[in-house]
Amino acid sequence: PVARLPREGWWRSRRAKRNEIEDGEHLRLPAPTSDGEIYVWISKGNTFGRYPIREIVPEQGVVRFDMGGDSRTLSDGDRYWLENRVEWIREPGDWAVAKVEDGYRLTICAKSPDSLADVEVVLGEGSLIAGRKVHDVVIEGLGIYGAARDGVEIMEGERVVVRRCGAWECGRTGISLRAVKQGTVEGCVAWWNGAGISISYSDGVVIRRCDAGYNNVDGLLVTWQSRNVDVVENCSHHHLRWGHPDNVQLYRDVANVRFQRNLFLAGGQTIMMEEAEKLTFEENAFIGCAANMLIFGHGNARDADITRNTFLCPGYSCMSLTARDYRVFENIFMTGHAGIAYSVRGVPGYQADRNLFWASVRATSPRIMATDAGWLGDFEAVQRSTGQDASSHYGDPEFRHAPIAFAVLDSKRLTECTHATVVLRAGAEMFRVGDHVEFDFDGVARVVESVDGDKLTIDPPLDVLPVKSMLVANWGESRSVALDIRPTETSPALHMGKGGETIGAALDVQAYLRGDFDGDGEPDRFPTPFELGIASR
Ligand SMILES: [Ca+2]
Ligand SMILES: [Ca+2]
Repeated sequence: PVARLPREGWWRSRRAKRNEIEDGEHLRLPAPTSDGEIYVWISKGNTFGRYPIREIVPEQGVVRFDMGGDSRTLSDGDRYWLENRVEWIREPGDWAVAKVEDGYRLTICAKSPDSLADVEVVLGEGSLIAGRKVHDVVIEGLGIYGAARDGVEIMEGERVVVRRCGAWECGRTGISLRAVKQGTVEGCVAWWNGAGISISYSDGVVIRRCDAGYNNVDGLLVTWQSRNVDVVENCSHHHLRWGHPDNVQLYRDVANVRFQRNLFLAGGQTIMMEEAEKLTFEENAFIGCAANMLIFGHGNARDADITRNTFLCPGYSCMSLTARDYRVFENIFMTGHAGIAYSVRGVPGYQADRNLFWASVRATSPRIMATDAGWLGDFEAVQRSTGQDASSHYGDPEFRHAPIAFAVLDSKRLTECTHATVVLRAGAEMFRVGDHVEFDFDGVARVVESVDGDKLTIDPPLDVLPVKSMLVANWGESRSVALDIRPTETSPALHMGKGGETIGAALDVQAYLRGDFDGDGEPDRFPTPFELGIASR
């Protein structure tokens, strides 16, 4: 707790007026002092106020403080305590913050030198690091575990930076910025929270080089009238649990959101959007989801540039286009199954070219796209129907190392699954005995022992019974399940760009998973709980 006098309860003033309390009994402190705060119970109106102390004059028994614009009236006898001075620290756990030249210094009384590495806070109802109406703040280098609400919560701020922090097992959100102008969340890790990183009512925010993983619902949220948000070089992965889990969720009137060079791996859906416009997606990798990947949902997510992204292994399709004005250029769409890459039906303002489409080497008669002319499996028919994609192709993108096929468990038949036998929603014909399969992109190769209708038997068995529609990536003969979506030397993606450049997203998935977003071999973020050794897979 914050250091205070008295240690508990209240002192009672003899006289109290604006900016001054007199209390000859208690204010005979050892030495004059300034700084710290006074907390006053203002009996007139039964309210409370906290004000910075200007001076305490022991010989007069007086404390003077600064109520600023607070117009409430103090009365003689009002109760108060003093807090937040280093000399009032008494016991382990007590702390005080003092202004120093270039910032603030936190002084905390530790039980022993060893205990300085960790500070345990009694679990309250709130957030562990909270700021309201703050500006020019940097929160850096903290590992925050188990807040009832948020790990870091900033409400109403300007120029706020949260850098290289880790937040896990927080009840609501790992890191939350609400009503922040010019905010940066950089190099942070948010795992196993309700949601990972949340931006709302904010303008001018950058989320960069963060890792949001295994959160209960969504990984990254940009919501409620947020504007001008850049999401650059992040990894949002393994959002497969409750509600409608998405690697990214946008809703409630957001605009000017740019996603560049992100890895989105294993989600219920990848990016779910509604009431959103002026969106940019450049060089992102969308890998593995149970439903659809890039969802411009509810007829009101519109006006988007979708350029040089790689889509791989969607449960249903790579995009859902429900409104208008989508510009789709130089992307790779590989479904891993015989279903469509996406549907373009009654969509005004759809433009597309120089894209590469592929289903799976195991798909015998795949469909490619649903257009106003129907569900089409012939690529020339797609081109004729949409009048787009003149220089696009249908063919194997030849990734360096990626699944050859993909399916999802049937959520209606989960109760028929055992640890060793699972039921697919569709596409069991894409699996053969001896194939190596990976569940939920967990890094473990399992061997298909038998294929019986829509059931697969696998070895080794699953560790736990499935509770949601698990993702099943088929790696064929390969025992390695390490993703590398960069094109090989013979890939058609290499020269399909407007000036002969490579199309799709060429990011290094393995480096991203290690937190190295710029490829220099050094992690660019806080360590994950696995890397810290405080949790294991
Ligand atoms: Ca969601
Ligand atoms: Ca790096």
